[in-house]
Amino acid sequence: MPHLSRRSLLATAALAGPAILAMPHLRARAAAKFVYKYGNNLPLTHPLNVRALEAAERIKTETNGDLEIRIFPNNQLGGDTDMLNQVRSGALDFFTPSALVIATLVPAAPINALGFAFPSYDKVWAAMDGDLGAFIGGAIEKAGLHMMPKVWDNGFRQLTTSGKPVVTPDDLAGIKIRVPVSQLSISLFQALGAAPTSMQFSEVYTALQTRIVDAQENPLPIIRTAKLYEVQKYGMLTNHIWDGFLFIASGKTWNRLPGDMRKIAQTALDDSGMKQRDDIAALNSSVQAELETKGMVFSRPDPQPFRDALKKAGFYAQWREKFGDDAWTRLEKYVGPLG
Ligand code: X2X
Repeated sequence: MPHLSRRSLLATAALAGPAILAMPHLRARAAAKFVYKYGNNLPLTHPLNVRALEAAERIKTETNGDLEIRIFPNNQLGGDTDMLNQVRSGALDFFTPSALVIATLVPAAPINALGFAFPSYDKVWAAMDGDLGAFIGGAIEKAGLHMMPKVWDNGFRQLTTSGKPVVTPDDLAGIKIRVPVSQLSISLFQALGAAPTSMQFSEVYTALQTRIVDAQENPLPIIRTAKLYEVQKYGMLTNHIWDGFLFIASGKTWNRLPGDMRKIAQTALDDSGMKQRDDIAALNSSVQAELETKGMVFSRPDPQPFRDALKKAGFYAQWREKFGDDAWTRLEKYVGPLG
């Protein structure tokens, strides 16, 4: 019984009657000083949830049970837009939005998600653990939220369709594609000639199944864990956006935690985040084969015509202006000149 002194235990027992002494789970539950909620949009089997659960257990142990983090996966608390509102108000304590999604609140956040910017993971992590990540974290703090220093991996986004494969941008003409609630994603697919619609992830499976949209784009581990292979046939390895999950705490409730507790929580979340990156890397090398056994057909389009189409449509010029020189220069520092 690490959380209750003998004296307070006896006092509690006197109030509640002797039964409480025989019910250790009740004593344990009463012990957590802070019970915080973490919500996200992915199934429990995704590494995001597996590693968050690992971190929550460690945090509970290292705070002697004082901080308990309860996980609400799979849009149980509503879609991304709802969770974003909740984390702003303090009704939700932790949330892992993609930078694409948090952009409605922090417009500079999705600088990492610019179309065809990152060529490989080594550049991604150098940037996100370096000047680019620091820039994003700073913008998020200004919005009254706290970002854990280590960004978790969503992955390189890949295109999937139900009707026909996409080889060049011409094949995208008029295709109804679901994208996240993100101006950047809409702009990217419009510039490529497609007909994008924003939709929360909670609605994607049904929208594909009922053919409200023909296509979507997500990293392969999500296509597997959210079973999108059941409603999509063709997978195109476009790597068009690198996307991460920002581990965000509500500024209001984060600052209510004692400093030592915040340190324990941040360290555990960052450590589990590093392992989550490895999990995604492992999945990246195995999931395609698994999805093929489930009937998907993959191809790898040449990215150059897509980049050229974006340039021609003025996509890079437009977003350079929106993001501003500071953000743009920090990105180019890692990926080289863009657009
Ligand atoms: O909504 C999506 O596509 C997802 C799950 O990748 C994000 O959170 C942006």
